[in-house]
Amino acid sequence: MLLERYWNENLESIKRFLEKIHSELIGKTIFIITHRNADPDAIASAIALHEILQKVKIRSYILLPEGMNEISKQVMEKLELGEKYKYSIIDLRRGERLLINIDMLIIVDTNNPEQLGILAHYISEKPFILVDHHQPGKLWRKAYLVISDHNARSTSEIVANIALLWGHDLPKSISTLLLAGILYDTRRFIYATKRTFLTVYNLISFLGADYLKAQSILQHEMPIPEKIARLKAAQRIVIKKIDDLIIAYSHVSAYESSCARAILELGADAAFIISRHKEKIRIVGRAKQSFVRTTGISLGRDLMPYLGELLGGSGGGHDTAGVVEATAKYDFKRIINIVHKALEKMILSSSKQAL
Ligand SMILES: [Mn+2]
Repeated sequence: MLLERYWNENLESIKRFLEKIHSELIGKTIFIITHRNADPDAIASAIALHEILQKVKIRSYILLPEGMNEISKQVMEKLELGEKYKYSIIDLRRGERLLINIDMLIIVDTNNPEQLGILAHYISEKPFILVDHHQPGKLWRKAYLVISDHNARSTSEIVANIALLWGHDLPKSISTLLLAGILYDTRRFIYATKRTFLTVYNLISFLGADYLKAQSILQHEMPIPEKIARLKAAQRIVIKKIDDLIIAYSHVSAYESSCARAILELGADAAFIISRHKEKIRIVGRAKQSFVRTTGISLGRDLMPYLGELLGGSGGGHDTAGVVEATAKYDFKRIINIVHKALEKMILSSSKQAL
């Protein structure tokens, strides 16, 4: 059968896991835990396992060492799961009291105890089952049972296959959540393998996952002030050219890096957004990879520190992203001129070097 062929490597450990939840783990209490700042892959894996355990009458709680990240919160809200798991997802304060009576842990989407934050020291004495898709880490050796496959592109992919092999229904929202976990970790299938697609096919066909819904709940929703800042930045663009390079300048008072990214998407090779914050000015720069390649100029290493000095402050960053904070009291027009002259000079001298 399709599933069995897929799961050759992990089939045995999944079967053992399913055996255990139908025998020795019945009546026990289990904590499902995951890494700090739980992402949708971690949350989906934890909740789907929690659902499976509930169905076989094993009491379980999901303990998040330091909560979940923003996108996970959005996903939970959009699937209307927040309310449903209000009592099942707990924080460390409540977890600490419950921990004494815990018989077993399931650690998901984590290969090293460091990723568990302060939780790591609480759980060092407890037996645990590891469900993970990272390279084998420190947790491997100590695990009571390992269901791991570093060829799987997400833990949700592994958990989906546990659910499929288990053979019972999952609520549609949970199957969709697993699919969202897969989409998130594969960056919407950029890193997918044949196995990912097979799992997704099974998840949709047999467990009722909703693909369009899974896509839409991951969509980042931009706050209205950010949209307005981007549009204002676009409205105020000053376009300049150095040879074939298009350099764009603008000014806004918030969301500078979002605005700079938006302007690169509009077509600029590099964008600089200037903002004033009380006595300080800030210049946020973004450049395309091709800009760094052709000019040999790194914003963080070359341009921004130089501008920082020039404007009475400091600057730094990475090749394609940098920032300057300074005290110069010039107006925007003057700052734009200073930045552009500096950039021109640098490009000229670095292309001379290249010759
Ligand atoms: Mn993951």
